[in-house]
Amino acid sequence: MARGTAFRQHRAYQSADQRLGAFNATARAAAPGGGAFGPAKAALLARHVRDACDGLDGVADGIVANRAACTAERTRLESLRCVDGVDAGDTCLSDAQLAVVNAWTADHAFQGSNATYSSKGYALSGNEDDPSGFGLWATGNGDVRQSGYFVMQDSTVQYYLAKDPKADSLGYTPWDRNPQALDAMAALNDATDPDIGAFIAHGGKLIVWQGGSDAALSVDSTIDYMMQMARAVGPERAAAATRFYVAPGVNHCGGGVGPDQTDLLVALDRWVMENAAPATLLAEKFDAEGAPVQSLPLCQYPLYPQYAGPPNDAAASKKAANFICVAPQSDGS
Ligand SMILES: [Ca+2]
Repeated sequence: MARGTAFRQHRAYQSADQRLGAFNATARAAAPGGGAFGPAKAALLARHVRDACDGLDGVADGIVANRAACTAERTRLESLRCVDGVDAGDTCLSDAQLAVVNAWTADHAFQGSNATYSSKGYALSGNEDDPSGFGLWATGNGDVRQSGYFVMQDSTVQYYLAKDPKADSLGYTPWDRNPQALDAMAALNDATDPDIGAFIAHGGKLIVWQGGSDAALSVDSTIDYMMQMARAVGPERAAAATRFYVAPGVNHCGGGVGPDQTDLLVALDRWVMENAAPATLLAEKFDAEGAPVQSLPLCQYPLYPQYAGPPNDAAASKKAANFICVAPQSDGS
């Protein structure tokens, strides 16, 4: 009890609600007069990231599976900058458009009365051209008021923070101008306590899964939570009772270019009922008729699926048997 209390007092919260502050930052950057980010710009960004990172997992298949190697040093977004930062068409990004990407990928921290609320940025996935991913959530495919971020941060400003239904959320900055309101919102909504020791002691098993191209929730925030959790309960207990998977190329909860279907319920059931702890699982993608069209091993984080099949063989690169789960190298390659 005392240990848990001390832990809570000293940690910076990885706050679910402060994700909305990150939404606000990106929405403000993409607002009219700023860096409206339409499909052509998203296509440019995605192609640039894929050129830098897609092949790092052994196959250029539109899926950046080796996310750890896809660093800012590799992607060098500054090379996309238009001359003098002024928009010059679909082959470059203006300074205002680069500011949208920077707001999206940056970590954010907001100060409450007695806690700091943080949220990790989003990693570039090379799938920013998916209108149901980055476009749907972050940019509204060129009209930020159509984006998930805008809608969610808008009502948050109006009803939680400013407490004014007419408040202009795109003009609401800084996000932590009302620290007491942030505290109240976190107290009501956050479910971010990493100490799941009581759950584990009760015999609970936990499988955490997330799409690697999730544009709604930051994968790096989930990674951060899982690391906090392992520290809180101890690495041995975490290894014995929890599993964490990131599905490359998969959007929020499903969809995207990557294989998005894994039967996690069966894996959990076998773990609980037969004591068969899950290791590498199978991720599949199905067409509209329900026929399997692609598969990948679903590797335990931080492992990723690296292609080990015949080169230049499109059919082989869609079969899980031709991939192995490997750890990213410490040098990021
Ligand atoms: Ca790839």
